[in-house]
Amino acid sequence: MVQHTATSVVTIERYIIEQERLYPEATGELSGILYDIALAAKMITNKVRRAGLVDILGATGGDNVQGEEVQKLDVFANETIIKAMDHGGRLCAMASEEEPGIIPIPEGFRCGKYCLLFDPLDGSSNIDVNVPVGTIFSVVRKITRGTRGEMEDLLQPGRRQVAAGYIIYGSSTMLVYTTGQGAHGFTYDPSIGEFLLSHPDIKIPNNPRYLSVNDAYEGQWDENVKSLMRKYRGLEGDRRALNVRYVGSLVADFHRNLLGGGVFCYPANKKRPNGKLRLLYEANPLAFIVEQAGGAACDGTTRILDLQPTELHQRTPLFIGSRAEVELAHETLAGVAATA
Ligand code: AHM
Ligand code: MG
Repeated sequence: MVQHTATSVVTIERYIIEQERLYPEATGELSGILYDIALAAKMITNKVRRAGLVDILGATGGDNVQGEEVQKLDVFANETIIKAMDHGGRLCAMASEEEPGIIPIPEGFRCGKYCLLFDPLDGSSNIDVNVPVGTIFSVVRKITRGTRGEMEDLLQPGRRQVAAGYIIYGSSTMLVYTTGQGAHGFTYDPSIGEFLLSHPDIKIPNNPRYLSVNDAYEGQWDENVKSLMRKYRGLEGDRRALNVRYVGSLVADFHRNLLGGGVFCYPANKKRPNGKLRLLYEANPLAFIVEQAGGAACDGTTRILDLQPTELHQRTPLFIGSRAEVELAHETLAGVAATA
């Protein structure tokens, strides 16, 4: 692999090309998908950055001048990604957290050998209060024979992902992705319209600092989940207490813990027996990234990347972050040492 430091100026395009060169058999299709996602991310970041101005500009001749309802940002993000991706000839099907079923490639466009699954704007309820939101994506290879992608292509376990990543629209916009050769982060420079390599080969710290969990659900948790949380807080066992940080925007919570070390938990509870987060759009892509960064992810008993999906919008409990913390979740919830 070509070595870069955070001080060399490397665009995401150049980095993707350099990674592709490591595989002489690569056709460039996967690289094309990543470029198109980066393009969609630039369009979404422009819109997100103006979110707080919509009312002001609408009243003075901006977006809302014809009295049209301002499009919700999650709908905009969904449509932007579909439009950026559906005609490139690289995908055979898509699925989005915002759409009930398969998103086919329109008639007349060539179908490729990959499928894209995405959450266009995760945590979108946070937009109104100026809290970071994100886009999450996952790419799998087509396994059925026909030209068009089918449900079977989309319902593959996470270990079959060939690429995954997220974009965080935070104090700056960052794109983090993996193709199985480490996890790499790029920061968007709006003045030149480029994502620049800022975090090569991210490794999650082994001395975790943060616990991210919504403990308003404590009354709904099983005893073993309560016990796990006491261990993370240093109230049971002999572990050092973690600091609690919870944004309520998965990408933001995950990103902080990836860089600072820690664990994000969304356990099952009595009202949500499968937790809240979606296996295909949220858990799988972030699990691929965290494993590439030396961390782990499980649903309490099973490694996330080994779960067999049965439906597009399937939910899963999620424990994700530094390896030792996720292993503790596995030991406490499944009663055996983790193998993830
Ligand atoms: P959404 O897909 O409706 O945006 O919900 C997902 C969000 C995540 O970003 C976040 O981690 C979680 O919901 C927070 O849920 P809760 O408010 O139950 O803690
Ligand atoms: Mg979501």
